[in-house]
Amino acid sequence: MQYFNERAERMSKDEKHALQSERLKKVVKLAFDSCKPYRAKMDAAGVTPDDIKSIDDIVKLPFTTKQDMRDNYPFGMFSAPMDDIVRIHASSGTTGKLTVAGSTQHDLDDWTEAVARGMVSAGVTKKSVVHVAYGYGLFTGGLGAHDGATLIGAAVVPASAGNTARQLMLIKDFKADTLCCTPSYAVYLADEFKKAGIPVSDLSLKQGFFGAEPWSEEMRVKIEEGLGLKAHDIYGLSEISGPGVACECSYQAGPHVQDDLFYPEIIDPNTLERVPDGERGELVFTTINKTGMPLIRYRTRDICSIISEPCKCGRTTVRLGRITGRTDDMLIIRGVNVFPSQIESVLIKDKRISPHYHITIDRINNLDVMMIEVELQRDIAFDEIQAIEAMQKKLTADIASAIGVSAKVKLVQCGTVPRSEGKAVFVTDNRKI
Ligand code: DLL
Repeated sequence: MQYFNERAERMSKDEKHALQSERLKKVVKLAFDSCKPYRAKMDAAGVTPDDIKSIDDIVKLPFTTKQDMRDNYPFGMFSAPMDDIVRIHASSGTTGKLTVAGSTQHDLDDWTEAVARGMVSAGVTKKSVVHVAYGYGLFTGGLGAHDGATLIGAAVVPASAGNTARQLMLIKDFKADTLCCTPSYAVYLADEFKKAGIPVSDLSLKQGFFGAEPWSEEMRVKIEEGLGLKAHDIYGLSEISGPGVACECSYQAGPHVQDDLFYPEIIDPNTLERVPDGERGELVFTTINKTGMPLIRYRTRDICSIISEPCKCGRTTVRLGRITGRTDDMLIIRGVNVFPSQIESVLIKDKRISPHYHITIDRINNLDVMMIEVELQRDIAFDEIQAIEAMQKKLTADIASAIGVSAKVKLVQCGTVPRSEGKAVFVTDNRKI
């Protein structure tokens, strides 16, 4: 078994406890001293850095949410001065505002090492050719996987997302042994290889790192058979760092959390109390070693469990169970996080449409397709084809620019979008994951 950082990955329980405690104390003090929103939250909760004596005291600390990020947009959650921030990433917020994350060089180094540890645990070496088909940009997938593989010394192919024909050519001709992309795109690539008449035996793929959206054991089988590789689950979120917060080793028994850097807890989303290891609930992370934008008890909204039994690989880090859903209404469409409220805020700006809409998501040919039915106001004549077409075009463009992924907009007559009696149901998700 290869380790990137055996000391960190195989720490004894006592050593880990001591390190996590020391780091938590430091990060809480940093946030309290340098970030106004944290001081205000801790003051309101009646807790000071002196109350934090060990990692077990973490439960005394208040939670942080996406709302906090939004209230302090763009840089209000940073604990470091701008001089020390060297990278800014962002993901969708619930409305027009992005959720912003800033990193110092120290944070980038930790994140990169986290990715490298995960990749090495699943077989990547300096001899590897790593094809990165995650998007490069504000999304953390591309640059995160890129930097981690570079640190290992592998040859990185920064293909980024899109242009499938070129992806097939690069993967085959450059003899990539490692593939990084979303699991749904991996299934799509497998199908496209098949359609192009390229058998798995012509490929050099050995392992892949798939994440950024939920997937299942059934998809794992499809990907492994279709691409002839071992498929590893990689988890992360931009607020915490990006991919590699947790990653599966060659035993594929749930992603190992780099818990000397990112401390996980599972809470009951209703009572906000911690639940025992093994039980499902909402995943909460504290970035115990970050300096740019430390997050304390950040509610990820992802539903999963913590596996604390030791893994056969010899690592002592805790693992995550499969992510089975979210405690909010965030959708992930082709790897892009989308909140219905973002779509709604585009729609309400157009006075010609009613406030009723319905989103339907399907997976067609392994690609997510989103359709938004939007009702016209009563006084707009449905037979003015030209006007309707222009409106449809505009809404399609506005929505794509608001959410960062394309959707089909279908204008329908007033009264045709189903009304619900209780809580409004805006989304029908037909994807079978
Ligand atoms: O998706 C970071 C990432 C990139 C992870 C590439 C893995 C690979 P965000 O765009 O901020 O960051 O979205 C984070 O995506 O809260 C989960 O809901 C979901 N997610 C990420 N990885 C997984 C996974 C990146 N392996 C949100 N399984 C998270 C299920 C995942 N859901």
